[in-house]
Amino acid sequence: MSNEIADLSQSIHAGIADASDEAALEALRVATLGKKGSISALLATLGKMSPEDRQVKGPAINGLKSEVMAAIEAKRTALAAAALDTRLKSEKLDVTLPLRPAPTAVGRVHPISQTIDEITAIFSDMGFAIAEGPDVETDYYNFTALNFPEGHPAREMHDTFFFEPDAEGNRKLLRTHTSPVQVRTMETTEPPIRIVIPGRTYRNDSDQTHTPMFHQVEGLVIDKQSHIGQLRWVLEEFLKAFFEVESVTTRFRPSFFPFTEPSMEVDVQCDRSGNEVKIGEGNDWLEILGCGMVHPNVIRHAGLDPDVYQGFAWGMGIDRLAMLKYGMADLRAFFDADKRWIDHYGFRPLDLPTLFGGLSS
Ligand code: 2NL
Repeated sequence: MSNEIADLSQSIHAGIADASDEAALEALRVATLGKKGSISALLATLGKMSPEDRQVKGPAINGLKSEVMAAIEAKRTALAAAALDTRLKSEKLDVTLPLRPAPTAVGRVHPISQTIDEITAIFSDMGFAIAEGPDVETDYYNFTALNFPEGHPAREMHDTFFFEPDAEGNRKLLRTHTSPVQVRTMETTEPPIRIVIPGRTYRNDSDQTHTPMFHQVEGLVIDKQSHIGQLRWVLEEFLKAFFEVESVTTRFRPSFFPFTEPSMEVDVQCDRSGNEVKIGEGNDWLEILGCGMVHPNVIRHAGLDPDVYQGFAWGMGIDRLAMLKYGMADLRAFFDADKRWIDHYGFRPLDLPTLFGGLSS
């Protein structure tokens, strides 16, 4: 009988050693330790033995059982480790493969859009609302309401794009500035008014520094006691935030616009000694925008009483601001739709300008 146990033990261990995968090992477990397995059959014989026989065989059969259980468990662990090893060897990661382009690397935000986002972020933070209006305007909103006299050169055919006259003989036109939006806002809004208006504007002009379509941002404040001191503060705060510098020095020079009185041109301190213009340092001046106190005629045309309300306004070129901040040399490239240009100068789509996160980080 003890020979029988030893033989069984030997054949089971050989089977375990031969089992090449988990399925074969499981089959072996069922054939030995399962209900109808060889070891279970041996255990069943104990009941029919004499007590003396049982005293000898009992420990031997039970010993075989626990020894086989342990051997199967050990083999199972070894097989699992080997299987993992095979997978690790076959599923190698090739770190030299080229990167799949991330979504943010595919498209670029145009510098004009980026600059408009930066400008509106700054003025929103100062409490201004953003206003917009139509590109196609009437002569009234573009010129008359803004105090342009009848024979003003800007009203000439060769300066502005006019549409064919309608049945009543009125010609619509492409707005030459965003100022019509201020007039429309004054007509419908009770002061105090604080708005900035970014948008497309048009002039019949084309050379290295002029394109027929360009972008302007204007600002308007109307209240009972708005004054030039506030105008200067607003503009200097804007210039510091936009050019991301600690301080700026400005110079206000007398000028003329039909819609403001007095009118001023604003220069900002800059350094031109290197091959780029640096704002906020140096001993040079750069003309950056025009501004003034809103002309009483404009306030009156918009339906407000100029003896009650006064205000200030300013206007600047977005394209020019973008060129200064980001260093482009030729305005025309902005509108060439050259993918290499936009890849170089464009901005990441999900990196929206915020005062908190950095305007152009
Ligand atoms: C410039 C100068 C300017 C304004 C725009 C404005 C609008 C209204 C009333 C009064 Cl409704 N003024 N806008 C005022 C002064 C200057 O723009 O050089 N722009 C590029």
